[in-house]
Amino acid sequence: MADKAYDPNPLTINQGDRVTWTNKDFGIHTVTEKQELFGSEDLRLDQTFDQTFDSAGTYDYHCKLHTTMTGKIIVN
Ligand SMILES: [Cu+2]
Repeated sequence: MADKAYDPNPLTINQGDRVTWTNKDFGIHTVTEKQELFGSEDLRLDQTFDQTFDSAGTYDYHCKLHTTMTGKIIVN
């Protein structure tokens, strides 16, 4: 996360892959799946969050603190 955005976005991965998000902003962000299938705590500068994707599908997520900050993971 940087400049109140997720990058790369969308991100396409394969089943079983693990994604690590790192907050590169001074502000706090979260990684919160739309249906709360997974979610991070508040992440400060340089803090990270890991999630392994064992099921194929599309996962929409957002930051709880910035409503314009959305992302998508596509798992093949
Ligand atoms: Cu945020």
